[in-house]
Amino acid sequence: IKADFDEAITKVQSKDELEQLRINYLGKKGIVTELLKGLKNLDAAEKKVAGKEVNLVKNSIEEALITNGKRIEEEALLNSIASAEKFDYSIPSKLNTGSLHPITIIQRQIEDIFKSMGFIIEDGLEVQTEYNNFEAVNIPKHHPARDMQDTYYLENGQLLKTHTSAAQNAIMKKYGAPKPGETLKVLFPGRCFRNENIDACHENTFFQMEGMMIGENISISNLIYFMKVLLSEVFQRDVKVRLRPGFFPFVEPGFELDVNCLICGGEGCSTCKQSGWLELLPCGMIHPNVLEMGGIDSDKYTGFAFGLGLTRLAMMKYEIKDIRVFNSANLKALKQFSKK
Ligand code: FA5
Repeated sequence: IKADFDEAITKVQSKDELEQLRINYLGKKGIVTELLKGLKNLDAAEKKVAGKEVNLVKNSIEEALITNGKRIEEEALLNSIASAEKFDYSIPSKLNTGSLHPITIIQRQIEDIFKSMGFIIEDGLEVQTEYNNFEAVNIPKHHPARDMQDTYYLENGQLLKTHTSAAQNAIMKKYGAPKPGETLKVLFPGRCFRNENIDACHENTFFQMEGMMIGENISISNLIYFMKVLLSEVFQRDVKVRLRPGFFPFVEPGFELDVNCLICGGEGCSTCKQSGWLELLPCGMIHPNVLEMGGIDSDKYTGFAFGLGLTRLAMMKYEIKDIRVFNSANLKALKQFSKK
């Protein structure tokens, strides 16, 4: 009897089957119950021996019913978890939701400002030819200005773009000179790479945002107007800036527009290398050679360009003291700006 029972119980898969097995053996008319009932027909000596045997079987069946009951419950639980994981997408998630990177937030904000002023947004390639990155912006081979931007060259002779200006030539060729009375206004953000010594305000990977406006009568006053709008819209408060002459082969005249360091209020700190100022927005009037290489008649057209240090702007806007936070995986630091 015990051997039959042991075989049967290994096949049991559900609570109902287990209950049926219990009834078959221990129920009112169960096999073991009938045996117990039959004991009364035996004489005293036989009853003693057989009674002991039957009770042992009965106890071991009861024990097996309990342990198998637990096994079946556990299996049912595991199955329900597994099937929920596979199929039930409606169970609310306890995972944290993502957030926008502070650079993305500020990039989109500036794109919106410039779009509202009629600018087109373009995307530049990260891997560029030497021609686009240097020659086309008036930095010929062996020109000392190439040393200003320590470049990562690829094995195939191309390079990782060192500045967003690398897209100027392709954009001029794509749109051509504007129609009479119109202007070409383009904004092109992008990631740049330089083999820099890294410190609180220099990374080897950082973002710039370049802007360009070309037309028949574009002058420095247009340039200054757009720079002022940009800064007042982004900071929503007065920030001290200074304009000084700056040299870039692709502009003439060229300027450096520095912003008073908002981390220390201009007092001097490690972010601004104790100077109180941060180089943020170099700009100038597009050099005639650059217009010509882009297929635009430099006798007829003029234009301005600026190369905003987007990562540095985000530092000032969100008062982030160290540029390395942006490329870190420190989500606690990076997530907090989403709601600002
Ligand atoms: C340029 O890259 C020029 N192409 C900008 C330009 C465009 C000038 C159009 C005139 C007309 P510069 O190397 O200074 O210039 O870089 C521009 C800005 O990018 C800097 O002011 C700074 O804010 C930011 N920048 C430069 N190097 C780094 C770096 N390693 N880490 C973080 N930001 C940087």
